[in-house]
Amino acid sequence: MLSDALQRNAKHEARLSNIFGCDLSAVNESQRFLDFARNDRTSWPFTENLYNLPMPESKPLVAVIMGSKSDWDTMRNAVETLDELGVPNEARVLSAHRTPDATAEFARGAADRGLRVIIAGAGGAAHLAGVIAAHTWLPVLGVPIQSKLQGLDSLLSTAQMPGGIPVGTLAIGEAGAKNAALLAAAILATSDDTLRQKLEAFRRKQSEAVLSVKLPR
Ligand code: RP5
Repeated sequence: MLSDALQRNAKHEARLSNIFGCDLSAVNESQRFLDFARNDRTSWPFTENLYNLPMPESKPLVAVIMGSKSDWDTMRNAVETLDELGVPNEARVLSAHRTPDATAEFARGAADRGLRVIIAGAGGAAHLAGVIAAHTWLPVLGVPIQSKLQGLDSLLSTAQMPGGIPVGTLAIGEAGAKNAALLAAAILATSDDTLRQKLEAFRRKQSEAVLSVKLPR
């Protein structure tokens, strides 16, 4: 991922050097660029000008799909966690029952577009994760949305896939959305050392927060 970003930046510099007829390679401040290439957008320190146009966004590796806009309050936890870990992602609404053709088309094209994990959240008996999984070999992680039946309907329709087409199902609601993102990151981290280190740091920080808790007594 990092070497792709470095290659893209080298091409970008070469293009600008051609346009301006001078060597712009010295313009990069390597550490700050490396931070940016690792997707830490907050570290991007430059004022945008012709010499340091930011690179195009990295291609999404994880898609966060939800059955309705009403699922966003839950599914935003997945997106925010992926952003925190610097995992390039995309998020959109697709419904297994209201937009069945668009959902199938998305799932069929997902792997070829470079996606590596799909997170799908839906409520009721909508079965979105299973429908997506039926159209792609990519790992699909399902998030049952809290519903009129406290999410039990969503949980069963997501988790109880008959043998042959798996959906990795997480907990109901916000915890499930957050964990789906962490699990997606862990899948990607099996072949990405930088991401593995970020995940380890995330867990260290979490442990420290628990150990430093002071009870109100
Ligand atoms: C499912 O139906 C969605 O995932 C959502 O959780 C549920 C209700 O959708 P809305 O009626 O709020 O759009 O497809």
